[in-house]
Amino acid sequence: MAFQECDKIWMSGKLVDWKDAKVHVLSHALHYGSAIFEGQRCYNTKHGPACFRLSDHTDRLFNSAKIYRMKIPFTKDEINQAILDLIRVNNLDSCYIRPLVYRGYNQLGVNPAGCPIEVAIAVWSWGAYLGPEALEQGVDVCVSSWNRAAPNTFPALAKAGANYMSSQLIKMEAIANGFVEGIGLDTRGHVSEGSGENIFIVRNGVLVTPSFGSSVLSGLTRDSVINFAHEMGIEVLEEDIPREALYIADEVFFTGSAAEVTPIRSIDRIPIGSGSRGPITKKLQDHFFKYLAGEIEDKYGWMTYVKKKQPVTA
Ligand code: PPE
Repeated sequence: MAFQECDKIWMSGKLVDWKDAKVHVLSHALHYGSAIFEGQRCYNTKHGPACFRLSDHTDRLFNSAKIYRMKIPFTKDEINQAILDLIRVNNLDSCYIRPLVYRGYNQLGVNPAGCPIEVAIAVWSWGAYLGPEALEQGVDVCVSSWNRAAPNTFPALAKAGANYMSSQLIKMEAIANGFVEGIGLDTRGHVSEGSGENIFIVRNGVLVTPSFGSSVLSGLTRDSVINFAHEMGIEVLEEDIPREALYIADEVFFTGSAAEVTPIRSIDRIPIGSGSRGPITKKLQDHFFKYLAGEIEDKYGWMTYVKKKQPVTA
């Protein structure tokens, strides 16, 4: 899907026109994958546009930077304010938000020392990630022949550009074989996550998701769903999931800022449960979307409203 371009992109403190937001071809990140990023959404709630878990995404961005020894030349507060300002400047009610931190132009060679740390933020309208009918109908996915990276190779808790070379292998193989998405196993053979989503299974009323030891990203949608499940009295386990547990689960779904809560209706052509969105998935999905619409109390302080200039609390 081509971009729905908007007016401005934020680049290291300056607003530049969308078409002028360029980098040099000899930038370090382009050659060695030395970039980290975030992906989050702003929702048009009944109280006006609001970013979901803004400060948590910025915290994760700084954690990714820490793992890769990148010193971001802005404070968390400056990044948060830049995001809110950018949404205002582009006059958007709802959008996807992509903060990016990358090693820029100075010299090449694996050693990144000397290359500046650059920051850019873009926003654009982005619809349902896995297709327009995915949220209601569920998606058909496969288990990938590609594993997720081993824990002592590419750290999965860092949301780094380079990790997405692995994600692209998983995604392209899935699409080539007629699926919407692929599920990666970790190098021990346990379920890890989708190319751009965390995964949950429901078995006998219990929600199970792989723990951080299974090469997963610490997804904020994953964390939100775990909180909502606890509120509903649903037991949640974070543990190793063998591949076959996917096929015999009552329900399986993906979570992610882009994918939101997307039901999975089949895996490797095997129908999951009834072969359509399951009741617990629907209950969590309904709660999630009500929260994002501002229809229920923001009890966790996860919504940061865009319109008014306001301090962002951690
Ligand atoms: N795992 C991976 C590998 C991943 O990329 C994402 C987000 C998640 C889990 C879920 O994390 P969270 O968004 O915090 O709930 N993937 C982002 C990028 C998708 C893309 O195609 O780009 C996203 O959802 O924004």
